[in-house]
Amino acid sequence: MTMEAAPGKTHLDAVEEKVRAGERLSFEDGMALLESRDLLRVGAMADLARRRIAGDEVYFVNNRHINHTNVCGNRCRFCAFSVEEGGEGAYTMTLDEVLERARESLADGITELHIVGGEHPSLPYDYYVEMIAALHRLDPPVHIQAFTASEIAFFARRAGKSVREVLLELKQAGLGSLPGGGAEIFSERVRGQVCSRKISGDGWLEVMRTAHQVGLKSNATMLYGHVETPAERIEHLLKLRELQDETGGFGSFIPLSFHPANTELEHLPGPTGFDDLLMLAVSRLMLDNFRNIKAFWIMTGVKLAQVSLHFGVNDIDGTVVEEKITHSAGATTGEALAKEELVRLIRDAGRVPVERDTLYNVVRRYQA
Ligand code: V47
Repeated sequence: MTMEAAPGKTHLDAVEEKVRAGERLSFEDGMALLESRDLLRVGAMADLARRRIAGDEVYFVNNRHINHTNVCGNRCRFCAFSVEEGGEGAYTMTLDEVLERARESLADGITELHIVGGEHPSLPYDYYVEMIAALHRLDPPVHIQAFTASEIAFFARRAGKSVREVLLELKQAGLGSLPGGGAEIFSERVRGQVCSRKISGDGWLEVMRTAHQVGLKSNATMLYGHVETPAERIEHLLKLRELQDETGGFGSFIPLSFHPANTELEHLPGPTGFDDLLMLAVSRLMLDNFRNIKAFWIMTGVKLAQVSLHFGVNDIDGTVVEEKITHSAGATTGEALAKEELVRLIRDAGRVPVERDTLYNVVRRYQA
């Protein structure tokens, strides 16, 4: 596909034709979409793509997030959550504390535990394996989605094992899938500026490739609205699309809207509501092999997450219960959303609410 549009046609006209025909979009198409200010038009294209791939059912998950430690050696500049070992406000949960939080939420019928934390320089590898094994013994059983690709690579380095070995050991202990965090923006230019100590973009993709090969599904994310360019966002999406073509192992994609407060990038304004909706819509259009595009209401706000259901989104995460990463960076949302409220938001947007489990099996389908 060339960038040239036929006489009298804009590039966006050509993109719209491709979307209607169900054709794959190119890098240049992605740029035309992301640079367009015609949000409603891009949103309508994303809505068409969403209907075609995912229908009118909108998923939510009854889950609980647990952030077991905020101690992290990476000290990414976009992160307000991480603290140096021994620093003010540093915490690390004991395994009993992690279990206590999980048990609290089992009574509410959660089906998923979402666990991510800092890359703690001195916690032993066994802490993580024992955590997963102990959570796996809970009754009733709950799906454990834990540790970003970046954390997995860190465990491997610390334990002197390969990524594959670590993934297999954690899987054996009861790990069900990996969350999508730690991807940030794959561009090495950006990583050099904002998270130079973190795993590389290619390293992140390689951990996910290995996870998918050993039978662990995962999510994918992109942290946007800081120092990246529009082209770097599209390149990020294309790398994910390529890996998804290869493995089919991604369950969903979640664009994460940067929150600047209390970070080293506090001087930046952060994305606008327009940018949030456009990014969700463009993600839906570029990631034609991802069934699920997810809005994380903690970051977009509840109201925008609901509106995003008309901009390509078919999944809202989730009941959550406790969230520290975005709240350290100034999020003004609550930390929990009741199941009934998620159902109401989805219905009110004219969609069919479906409670799902982590692997997108239906737990309960509600009346429209
Ligand atoms: O990896 C860090 C991002 C991620 C900030 O897989 C920030 O279903 C915004 O990955 N402003 C953790 N974002 C959260 C995450 C996630 C959330 C919901 C669902 C899933 C899923 C994954 O949050 C980090 C980083 O990319 N992050 N700091 C910040 N200031």
